[in-house]
Amino acid sequence: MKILKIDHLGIAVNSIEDGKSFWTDALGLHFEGTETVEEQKVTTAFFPVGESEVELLESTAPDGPVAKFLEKKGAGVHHVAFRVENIEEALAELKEKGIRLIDEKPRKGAGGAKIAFLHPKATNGVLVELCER
Ligand code: CMX
Repeated sequence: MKILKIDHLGIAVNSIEDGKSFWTDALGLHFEGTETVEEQKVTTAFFPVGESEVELLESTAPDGPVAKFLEKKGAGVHHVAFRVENIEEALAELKEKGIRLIDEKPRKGAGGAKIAFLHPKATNGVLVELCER
């Protein structure tokens, strides 16, 4: 498995509209617009930072994973995403190593990326996403 870089840091917010001014006005990051990923019941907003990005996540449904996270923990860091060279290969290797996967096969994420999550119980409590683009 080859990890190329931290692709993005996912941050759960109650509202992208309300939350984005810190990232744009205070930090001066560029707001690239929003994209809704229906399958994940989430709207995303990306802010490039060097070779990585900050991703704000707003839920589109009360039963979505980000809504559940906000209800339990409140706004804050939600996941870290590593860009990998080959996601199928990475998942197979992690499975072989006994790491609990949430997604056995990649799904479609924001920007058309192939993504898959590892279970927080297997990663010291941090939700880890693998992504290939
Ligand atoms: N960070 C750390 N722990 C988390 C967590 C997170 N973000 N989300 C959930 N957990 C914990 C829960 O607290 C729970 O712990 P306990 O068992 O101790 O209560 C455990 O993990 C299981 O959580 P759950 O919500 O009950 O389990 P689900 O199987 O319903 O959800 C999960 C699995 C975490 C993958 C899902 O909730 C989730 O967040 N999916 C990712 C959605 C997402 O971010 N999509 C954006 C994609 C856009 C893109 O990047 O392209």
